[in-house]
Amino acid sequence: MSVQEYLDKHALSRKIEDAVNAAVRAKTPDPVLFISNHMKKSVPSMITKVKARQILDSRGIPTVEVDLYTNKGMFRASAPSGASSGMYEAIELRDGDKGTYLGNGVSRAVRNVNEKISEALIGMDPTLQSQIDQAMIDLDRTEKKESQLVFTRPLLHFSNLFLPLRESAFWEFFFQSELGANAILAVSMAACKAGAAEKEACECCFWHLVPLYKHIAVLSGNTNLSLPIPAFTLISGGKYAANFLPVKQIMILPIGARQFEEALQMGSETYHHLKAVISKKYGTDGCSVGEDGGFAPSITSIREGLDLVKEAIGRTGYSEKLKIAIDVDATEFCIGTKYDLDFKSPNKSDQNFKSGEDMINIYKELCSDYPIVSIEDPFDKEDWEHAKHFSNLGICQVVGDDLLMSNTKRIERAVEESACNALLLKVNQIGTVTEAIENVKLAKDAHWGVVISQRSGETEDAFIADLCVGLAVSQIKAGAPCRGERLAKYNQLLRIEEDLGDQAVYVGDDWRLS
Ligand code: 2PG
Ligand code: MG
Repeated sequence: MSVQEYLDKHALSRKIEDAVNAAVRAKTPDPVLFISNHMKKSVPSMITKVKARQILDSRGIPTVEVDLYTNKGMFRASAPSGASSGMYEAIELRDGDKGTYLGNGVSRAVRNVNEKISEALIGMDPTLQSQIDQAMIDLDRTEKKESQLVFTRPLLHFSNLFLPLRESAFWEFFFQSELGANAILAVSMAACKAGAAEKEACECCFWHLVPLYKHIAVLSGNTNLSLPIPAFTLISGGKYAANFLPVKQIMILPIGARQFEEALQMGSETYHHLKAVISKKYGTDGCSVGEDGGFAPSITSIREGLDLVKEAIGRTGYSEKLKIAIDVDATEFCIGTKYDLDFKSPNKSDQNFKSGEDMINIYKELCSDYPIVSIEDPFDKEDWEHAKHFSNLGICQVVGDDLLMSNTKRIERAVEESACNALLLKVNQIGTVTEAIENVKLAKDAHWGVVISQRSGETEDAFIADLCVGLAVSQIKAGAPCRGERLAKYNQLLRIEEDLGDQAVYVGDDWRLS
């Protein structure tokens, strides 16, 4: 092919002329940089490659990381993974080979990205998030990544009879997504980052890009960006820690801060005051931390934990500005219709089992004795009656985590029955960015609060920080102000606040309105 034929084939003369004309019109001081950027912009928006690998999450358990390539570059995202999982959430795909990573490997999910998903997405425009997500959902073939029946093993193993059903290996045999929610989510988030990068804010340079949170705002049709209040975990219990504290997390909400930066400072200072308080009472052993960075002293009751937090808050001088939230995670200690607050204690006796009504009374007393403004999962995930009753008392924000499992049908039911008044959204439970946006809209339409949440198994991916701002969700729960995978989210919110400058709005007192 001659030079002329090559130029004609690619319409190069016209494209170069357009770029030069644009540079002249802009009177740019650096025409070469301008022209190269201009040329780059005319390259089609297209996914060129999707490559996954297995990495480890913050608990040292494998998870899926994806590198998604477009003509603009490479965009990386990774899927978090939780301790609580249930039959209504999108199911992550694990290898199940007990000889490798104790069965937790994700090589099948990685292969699904590298083969099936990659083949389906190459050539697609990364700005078309909903089409990308739909392509994966269609490919998955299971209803919303919900479980698919697979009869590869005996239905019930004798030993499973003694486990709570949701923990039983029984479910593993039955509920498997075709591609794996871990595979789909990582690709969905990477595509979202790639989509943002397609939207250059100005022609003059590479670094004026549309940030991820703004791209998410556009995808969701949201025009009011805001910085969420962080729910910092201070004390860990329940499944997260080896102490006898039944509830999973005692958190603080810096609702009186003026900016996110100040909120983070308040959280960090309180955390370190608490360390000193615990250290004095329980020795330095008491300062070991749970899954999401909260301290895990050897305490047995909620009040003991709340007293420690109250004392730490008292030392900060922020008493009026900090409120308390708890994640009870009551499904964990519900036995039939009763609640066993001593479930972790070696000397437990069923004498101490509480009824749903007893639990309501306990919560009422706690809310009047401590500045508690939010309670997550106060009852078992199937105890809709007590959830409704408690929520209707209007004592505090009632957050549905296990109750809802980020599942659209359960959110709709909870809205109809007023079983809670805030959604805890875990992106990997719903499975794609598009569905996460839809579920947040559902909750907002019901005038609920929305908390976008970490998982216990986190990665250094800060996607949920941008998601909160882009969707103007008023609360983020990302663990303690400690540990890299938790701080990845909080530090990203600092950057976003700086980026927004005068436009930055920290929700503060309006934290319940999402
Ligand atoms: C919760 C979450 C996050 P997990 O219960 O709110 O903290 O826990 O990811 O372990 O399910
Ligand atoms: Mg929870």
